[in-house]
Amino acid sequence: MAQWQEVSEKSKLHPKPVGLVLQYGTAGFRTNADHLDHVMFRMGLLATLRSINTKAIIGVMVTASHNPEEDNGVKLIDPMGEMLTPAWEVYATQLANAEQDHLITVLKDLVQKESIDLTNQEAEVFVGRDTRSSSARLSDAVLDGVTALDGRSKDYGLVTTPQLHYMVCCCNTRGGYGKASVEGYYSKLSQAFIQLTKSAPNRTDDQKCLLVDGANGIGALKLREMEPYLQGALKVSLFCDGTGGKLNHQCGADFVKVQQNSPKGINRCCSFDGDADRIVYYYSDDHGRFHLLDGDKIATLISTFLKELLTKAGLDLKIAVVQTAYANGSSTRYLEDTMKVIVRCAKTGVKHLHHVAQEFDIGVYFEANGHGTVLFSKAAEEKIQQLCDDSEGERQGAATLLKNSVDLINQTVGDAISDMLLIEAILAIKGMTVQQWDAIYTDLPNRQLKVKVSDRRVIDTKDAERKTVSPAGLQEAIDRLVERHQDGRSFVRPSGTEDVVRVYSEAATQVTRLLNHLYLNQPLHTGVFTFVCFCVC
Ligand code: G16
Repeated sequence: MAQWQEVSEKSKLHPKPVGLVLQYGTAGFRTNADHLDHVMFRMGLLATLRSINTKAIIGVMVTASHNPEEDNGVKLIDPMGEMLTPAWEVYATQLANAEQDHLITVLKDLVQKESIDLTNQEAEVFVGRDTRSSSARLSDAVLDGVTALDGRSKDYGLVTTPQLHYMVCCCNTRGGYGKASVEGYYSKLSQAFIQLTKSAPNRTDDQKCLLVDGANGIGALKLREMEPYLQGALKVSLFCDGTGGKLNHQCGADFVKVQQNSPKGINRCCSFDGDADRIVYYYSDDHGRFHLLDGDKIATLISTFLKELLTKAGLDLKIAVVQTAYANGSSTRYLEDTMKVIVRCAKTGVKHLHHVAQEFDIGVYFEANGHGTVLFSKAAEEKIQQLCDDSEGERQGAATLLKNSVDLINQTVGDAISDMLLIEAILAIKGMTVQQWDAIYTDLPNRQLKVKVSDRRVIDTKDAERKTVSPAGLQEAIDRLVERHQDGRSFVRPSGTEDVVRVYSEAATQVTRLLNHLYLNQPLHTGVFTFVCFCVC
């Protein structure tokens, strides 16, 4: 077929380094940008085939999100704005790793397995990119891949990851989800925010001001663009806005969450990550002590707000919160025991949380790192709309707040801008300060560390990554350490975005000492860290 000839010729312009093997990770491929040209071309091919297969537009976002500037990566977006379905992650890996002279065979195999008819088929792929210096050339490679298979493409250029998810969903629902442009995104969210904050007419100027750390990335650019649409309902002071510093370097949501510290000299504010799909809040108290309000605190605030509105509206909808193993034990306890909401635990990766959240009328999902959103089932949205139309008084007021919240939330994926506006609206409506929000429950002291190992794949996990299966003896060693600490909990797992093993631990206090003679005087996380090094390095 002439098409295969064309693909074969073009692929020579994007050659694969012989022997290079990359894994499809937590959110797509991610590694040093110098090794990704062939992957991008091939993901252009894959997205085109997926588009023919689903008869819908597919998105390809060039970004390495929270990783360092030198890295890059690719996130693939399925028709309703969700992440690529797991079955196709397997094809993505096969394509990315096929040696040059084997590429067409792997492609033909995929076409056959999925019964894709390539004759007279239409395909369309939306492409976006973050602000990394390598992103422009890499997104050109994606576009080349689309063209090689005769697909149509639309290059959205610089956009946040959630904006591209939104665009894909808008087009595939023929405008049902909103207008497929950045202006459409700004208008939809701003209008919903303005409507919501009308319920808090007494907001002071101070309450309308928010410091935002843009991680020196795309989120800063886009938030600046959005500001006029907010008509003064929120006054943003941006720092780490990309005018000076390096992307994600000593700033951004991942830095703040992992280091549990604010970028130098900064008080009460929020941080985005490199592609603006994560957010964390924080402030310093009168004693200069740093307080982090992470994804768990965000999930608690949002689910409390929504649950209260459901009660006021008299709506019987099943609400649940989905977390990962990284969720602080205090948050889970608060949600289950005090809030009485259903809590589920999923594997790391928003793609996993998203699917669990879809099982409920309202699924609030957040990773502790600040990545998350809220999903409303179709039936739930209809009931809310009906109540807005048919009820009056307090019930109608609550239903209207719910409706505006639905409009403000980007349901396709976690979105730092949308989440920030929702949090600001909730704090305003509840008349709550960030300190009062923080006081809802107290986090168990916790630490997250990275261990560099020669092969992170030797660690295998089960039970939503809360237990290790291999290497032999590691889980028993962790259990022995954990049982000596009140409320102790710890796990290790291989990262799917960086070449490291992640170690998490929490306990009732930071100063708990181990009785173990070998690790005497070490806090829990240091002990587990040392054990991982013993077993894996
Ligand atoms: C991605 C995923 C997140 C995940 C994070 C870290 O975030 O979308 O769900 O929590 O990677 O994953 P890991 O621990 O496997 O490295 P982002 O913001 O980097 O795209």
